[in-house]
Amino acid sequence: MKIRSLDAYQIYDSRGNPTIEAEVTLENGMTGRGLVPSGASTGQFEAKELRDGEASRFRGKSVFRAIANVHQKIAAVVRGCDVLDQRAIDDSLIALDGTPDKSHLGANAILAVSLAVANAAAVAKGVPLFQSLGEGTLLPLPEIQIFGGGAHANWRTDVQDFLLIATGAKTYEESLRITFDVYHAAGDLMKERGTCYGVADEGGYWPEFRTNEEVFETFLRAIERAGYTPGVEASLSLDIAASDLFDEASGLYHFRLEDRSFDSDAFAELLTHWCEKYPVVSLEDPMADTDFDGWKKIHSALGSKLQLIGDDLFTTNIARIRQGMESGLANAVLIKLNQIGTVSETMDAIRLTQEAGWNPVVSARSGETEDAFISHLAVATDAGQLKVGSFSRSERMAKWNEVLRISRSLGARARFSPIC
Ligand code: 2PG
Ligand code: MG
Repeated sequence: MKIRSLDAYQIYDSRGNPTIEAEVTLENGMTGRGLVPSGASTGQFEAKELRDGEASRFRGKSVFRAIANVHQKIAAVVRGCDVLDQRAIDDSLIALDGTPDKSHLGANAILAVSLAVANAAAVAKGVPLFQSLGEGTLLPLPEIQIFGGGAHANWRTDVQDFLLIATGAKTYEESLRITFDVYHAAGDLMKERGTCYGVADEGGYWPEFRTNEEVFETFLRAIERAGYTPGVEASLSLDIAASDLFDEASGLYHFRLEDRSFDSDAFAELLTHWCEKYPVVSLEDPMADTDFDGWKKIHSALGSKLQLIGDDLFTTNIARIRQGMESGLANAVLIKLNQIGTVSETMDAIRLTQEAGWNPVVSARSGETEDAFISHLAVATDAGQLKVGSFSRSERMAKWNEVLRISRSLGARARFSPIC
C-alpha cells in the first residue's frame, strides 16, 4: 500500500510545550499519526530536536521549522513509498538528513514521520500496532515513579526518579495493583507531612525533603503502609540522571539539596552504599555520560547484583551501546525513540541489547503526549520492561492502560516476568 500524502502540524505535550504531529495518508485514504515526546534531562549525545528558538514566540519552543522540513523536504521522499517498508523509509529519512545527530531536518520531524508510517502500516494490515511491529508476546514489567525530583521538579531532590518495581507481581495486572497501593499510600504520607507541592513532571509526588536519604525512608514506609515488604513484593529503582549533577570542568558531582560535592570515587561509593542499604534492584545513569571510569567502578561494585541502566550514556545509539558493551559499563539500556529518531534504529538498539544478554527498558520522556506507541513497542519486541513516569496524569496512564488492552488482545498468549 503506497503513501499518498504527508502532513505535519504543531500540537502540545504534557508540559504544555509545542511538539510535532505528522499524519500519513495512504492511497486508500487510511491514515496513521506520529506524536513526538521531548526530554528535560536530555543527554548530550541524543539526536537533536529542532525548535525555532525565537524568544518572542512560544518562548523559543515552537517547531514550525521542523514542520516546514516535513512539508518541503520529507514529503517528496516519502510520497509513493510502500508504507510496509519501514526500514527503507527510515533509511531514506536518515540519508536525506545527512547528519549523525539528525540536526539538519530535526529528529522531531524525522521521528514524527517514522512513527506515522508505523501506525499507518498497522492500519493498512488491519492488525494492532504491536502485532504489526513484531512477534512479541511479553507484557512489560512496569517501572513506576513514586517521587519525582531533579530537572522534573525544580531540584526538590537531587535524585531524579525514585521508582517502584513490583518484584512480587505474577501478572501485569498485579504489578499495577501493587503500584496503585504504594502510590496512594505515599500520597497519604505526603498529606500527613503537609509538605507536598503536588506532582512532578512525570506524576510522582513533589515533596519537600531535607535530604535524599529521607526519600528512601519515606518510600519504605509507603511500601509498608500499603501492606507489602520492601524488597519482596515491591522493590526500588533509581534514576540518578547523574549527567545533570556533574560539572565537567571540576569533575565533581553536586547535590543542590544537601549542598555537597563528590568526586567520581566518592559518588560511586555513596550510590553503592545506598544500593546495599535499601532494596534497590535497578539503577539508571548513576554516573555522568562522559565519566566512563565512574561507570566502570560502579559496574564492578554492583553490576552482578542489580540492573545497571545506561540512558544518557547510550542515548539509544547502537555505536554507543556497542562501546559500552566492549568496556563493560552497564548491563541494561534505556530505549527512547526520540533519542535516536527512527523506529527502525530504535528496534535495532533493542535487538542489539537483547543479543548481548542485556535488558532493554523501553521508556517515555518527561514531556509526553497521549500517544501509547511505546506500549506496543515494548510488547512487540519482548523488551520485558517499560518506564513511563508515575501512576497519575493521563499521558502516563495512557501507556499503562494500553498494555492492559494489549494483554486482552493477546489473551492466553500473553506472558509476563517480574524479574528485571
Ligand atoms: C529519563 C527521562 C524520563 P527525560 O531521564 O529517563 O524519566 O527523563 O525525558 O527528561 O530525559
Ligand atoms: Mg534517565
